[in-house]
Amino acid sequence: MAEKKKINVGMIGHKFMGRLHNHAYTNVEAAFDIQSRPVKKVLCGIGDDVPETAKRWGWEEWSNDWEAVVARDDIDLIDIVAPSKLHKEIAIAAAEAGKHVFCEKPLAMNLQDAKEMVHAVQKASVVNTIGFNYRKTPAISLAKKLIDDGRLGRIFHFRGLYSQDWLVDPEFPLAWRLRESEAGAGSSWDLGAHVVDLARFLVGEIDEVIGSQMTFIKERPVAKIEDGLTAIAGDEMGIVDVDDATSFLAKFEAGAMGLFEMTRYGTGHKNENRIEIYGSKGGIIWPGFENQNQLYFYDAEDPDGERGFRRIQIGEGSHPYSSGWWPVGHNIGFGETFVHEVYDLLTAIDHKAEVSPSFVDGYKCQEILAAVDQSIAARSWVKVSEVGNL
Ligand code: SOE
Repeated sequence: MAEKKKINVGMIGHKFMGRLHNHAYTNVEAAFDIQSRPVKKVLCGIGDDVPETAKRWGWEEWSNDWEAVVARDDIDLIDIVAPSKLHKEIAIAAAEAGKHVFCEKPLAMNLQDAKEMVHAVQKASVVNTIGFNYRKTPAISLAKKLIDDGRLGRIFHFRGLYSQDWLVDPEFPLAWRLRESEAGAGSSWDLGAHVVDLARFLVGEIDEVIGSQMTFIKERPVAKIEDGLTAIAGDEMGIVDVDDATSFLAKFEAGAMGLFEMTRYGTGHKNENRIEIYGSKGGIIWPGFENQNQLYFYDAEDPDGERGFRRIQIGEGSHPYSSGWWPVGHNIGFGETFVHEVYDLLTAIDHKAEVSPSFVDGYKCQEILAAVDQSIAARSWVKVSEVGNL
């Protein structure tokens, strides 16, 4: 058998999202039939723990200097899992060096930066994708298929609720996701980016929005040590300058209504990303990521007397991505959605094709979130088309 082509990866970042992307590169070949295999070439990060992490995760080399990694001739793909404020510089440098780019969400710190990133990958003709991993859960892919096949008819409602509760504790420190200078925004971009992407993916483009947001706890201990989603409080206090929770209403171009809520104060929920969609012929409920392997489907065309929401167990049938995993009922988790992202990315590199989602999707998502920010400032509806232009 001919040896597989190799795709050498340089990954910038080695914390929470780094762990997940590492998991994806490690497992993709065992799960799916891929033509080219990823080689975990260089792991790059800041801190004394980079060499040890690189060794433990099985990377060939480590580095503290992302520019040197991007400049290497033997790297084909740059994977950006560093905080949001670093995305633009790394992605543009990578594209200009002719590397394919995988960037975590949100794409950038503002729309102008996001636009420059899109232009850079387009000019360089490199394959580009953004980490909207919830698109890659089999249940969401199945929901997309049902909608595309017309099983819901005309869509009237989209509801997306993303609830986590890690900020209910007032002692939780000001980690980077709570600092505007590094994250750009709070729940609105961190969680909202996923919900808005699912809305666009499943229902289509949004025409206008009106939002509201709050920061419930305005001062927190400054983080002494932080690592991904965990942090240890120091003695000083600092001001929280991002939103704790954001909600907004939307009107879709195709005439549906949207209701969105993102919060880090959804007490009891650790990572619940729930979707409901209702149309003239049926309804869909994704009960949330904590039960990601189920999809509820109501078919209004079922026979009289038999109608009701049916619970579809993912893997019971030929659901997207399920062929890579365990028997039905033996359920996949968070890590597998990242394997699906990498599988789609490697396949696109092999076929010189576009990946869904791309940097353009990252830009469009950010345009909607910027329109929400503007609507909050103006206390009125804002048209998405008046906020950006690509
Ligand atoms: C923290 O809110 C976080 O890790 C997000 O940054 C991710 O995008 C989300 O998938 C899970 O929660």
